[in-house]
Amino acid sequence: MSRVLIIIDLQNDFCPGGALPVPDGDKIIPIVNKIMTKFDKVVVTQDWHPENHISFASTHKKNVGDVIEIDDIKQILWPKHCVQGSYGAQLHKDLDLKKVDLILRKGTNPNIDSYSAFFENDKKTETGLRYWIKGLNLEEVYICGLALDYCVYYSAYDAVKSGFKTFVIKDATKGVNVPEGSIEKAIKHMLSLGIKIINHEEL
Ligand code: VGL
Ligand code: ZN
Repeated sequence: MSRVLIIIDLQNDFCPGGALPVPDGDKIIPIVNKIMTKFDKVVVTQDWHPENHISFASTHKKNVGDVIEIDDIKQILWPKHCVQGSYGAQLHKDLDLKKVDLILRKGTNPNIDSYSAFFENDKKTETGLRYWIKGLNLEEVYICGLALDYCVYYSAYDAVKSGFKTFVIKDATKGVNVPEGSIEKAIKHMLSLGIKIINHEEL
């Protein structure tokens, strides 16, 4: 079985001190660096938004945490984060990039958010990652990174729906838990879809 590791959004803005910090988000980096050798291919994703992105509360002059609906897609409004070219959008300096095969940027369309590494939030527009994985005959998809209840969860959902055997490496992820309870809800849903939740020692 050939396997790919997808490291989601380990960027400054999602780490403590950043614009949309995931509590202890940076603590997973040593584990992520350690496990990379166990995979045939390694992908890193980068949330990469234009200045006026639809997911920013500032774009709508609304409050962070407000939920709006655009074209039937629910959108939580976030603080401005991961703006293209900014320090916050850079990958965390401690993430070891030597074994990384592909860096994939997502969320570049100002009018649509993209939590998943596979599809934008319309569930239709591809990032191309599905074809890359299929084209290389990789069969098992392992996901880690930030945030467990958003980009990791949406990516795992799309991976399993795309027919890949899908694993989430729980001790190599952290969640935001906004709104309260969203981590538990995401884990329950992933388990119900047949996604395996493992710890890195099981690799
Ligand atoms: C993410 C919220 C907004 C994530 C990205 O990487 O989980 N969350 N943009
Ligand atoms: Zn984002």
